[in-house]
Amino acid sequence: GGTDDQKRRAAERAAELVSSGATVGLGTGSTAAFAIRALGRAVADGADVRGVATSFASRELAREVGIPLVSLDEVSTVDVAIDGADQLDADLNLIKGGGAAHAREKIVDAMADRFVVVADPSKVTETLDRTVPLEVLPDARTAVAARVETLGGEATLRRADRKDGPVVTDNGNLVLDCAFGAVADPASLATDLSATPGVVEHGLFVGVADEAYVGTDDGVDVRRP
Ligand code: DER
Repeated sequence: GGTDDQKRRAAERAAELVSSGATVGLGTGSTAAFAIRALGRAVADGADVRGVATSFASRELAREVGIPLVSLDEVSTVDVAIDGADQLDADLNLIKGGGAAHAREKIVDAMADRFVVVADPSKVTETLDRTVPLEVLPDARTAVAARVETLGGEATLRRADRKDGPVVTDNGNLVLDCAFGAVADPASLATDLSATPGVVEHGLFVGVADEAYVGTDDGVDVRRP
């Protein structure tokens, strides 16, 4: 992946978009974490900001840095959402879910008046081709894997590192990482995955992001679809 400086540049530039009085969606992952820390500093300097977390991890970090939180079920929209991505193409279609948080991330990112993706250059691609994470109801994993195969993909249950057995999401579900190769038509695949019984959420974010801040070694590349 990219360097911490690249990630930090993108994230801190995005955090500057958050005006006092705003409600901000707090993304998950190492890049979004830089934005959460920057917002914590803004709150410490008197900014009136409240956050909506997208995961246990982002909630924990927001608390650590002192951002007041509101729970997702208290809001129907947020002013700005700042979140990372595993991959993004020229249309700002994203693959997300590296941190298995994409179900709540998509709710918050999609409800935002402005969703800003923060990334480093290693995430940028011509054509999305990373594995697409699916959050699935645990007992549906075999049926979903079979459907993924008919869609031309290969599903792998995401194993945990420091736990026997699979990763379990904040929502108590399992994750299938699905290799489809190059995704020529993200919208079409997204529709098929959404229509698959047992899929709680997939990691294709099509038409959700409003802009991307890509941190480089000497600044921030702002990209729009
Ligand atoms: O899980 C996610 O969707 C994260 O946003 C992830 O895609 C990006 O994490 P990173 O900023 O640590 O690369």
